[in-house]
Amino acid sequence: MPNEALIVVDMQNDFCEGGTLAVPGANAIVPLVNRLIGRYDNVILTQDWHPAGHASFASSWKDAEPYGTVQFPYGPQTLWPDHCVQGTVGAAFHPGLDTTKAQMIVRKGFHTGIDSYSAFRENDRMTRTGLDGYLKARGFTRLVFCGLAFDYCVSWSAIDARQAGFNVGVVLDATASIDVDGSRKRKLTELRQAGINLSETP
Ligand code: VGL
Ligand code: ZN
Repeated sequence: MPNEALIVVDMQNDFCEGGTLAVPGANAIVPLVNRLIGRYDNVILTQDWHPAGHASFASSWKDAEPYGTVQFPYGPQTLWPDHCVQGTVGAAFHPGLDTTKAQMIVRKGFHTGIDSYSAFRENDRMTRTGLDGYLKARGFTRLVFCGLAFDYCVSWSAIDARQAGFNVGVVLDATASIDVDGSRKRKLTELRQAGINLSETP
């Protein structure tokens, strides 16, 4: 379908088995994601891409632990283990991911003081990545999401896509969740309420 694009979110080594922020079940979705890539004419990848010492890393703060929360100028921010540092193996795509067809790679999280779960708008909710303009310029009206992590970057991106006026779907079995404090279940409800179509790989 010419008006449709698949957006593969953050399929990077640090989110996979052996990575610093490994998402349970991440490796198992690689074949499903590849199968989806095979079915779409238009494929876009996102890549979490933090400078060393990024403010979302617990290691950047005194007396802070990963998965704790601190107050940032833009509101509460979860702290993470160091992950997806620009240019490292951890930030590279999983070697089994079929990246050949990717037409565009959007990097996010490169501002030292701002995290970015969404591929559209950073966590300050103001700084834009430009993806919205790109997708509209390409004429896409429907976006389908898969990848990592369902309860963070996938769901935030899907909700922002919906708000930007796209028809949006998420292929659930081609995602995996970090699941901090029931975040997976909460996000499922939120996506349904936003009118996002939840499906499984065909
Ligand atoms: C992500 C936490 C921190 C994600 C990225 O890709 O879901 N989660 N950075
Ligand atoms: Zn990150």
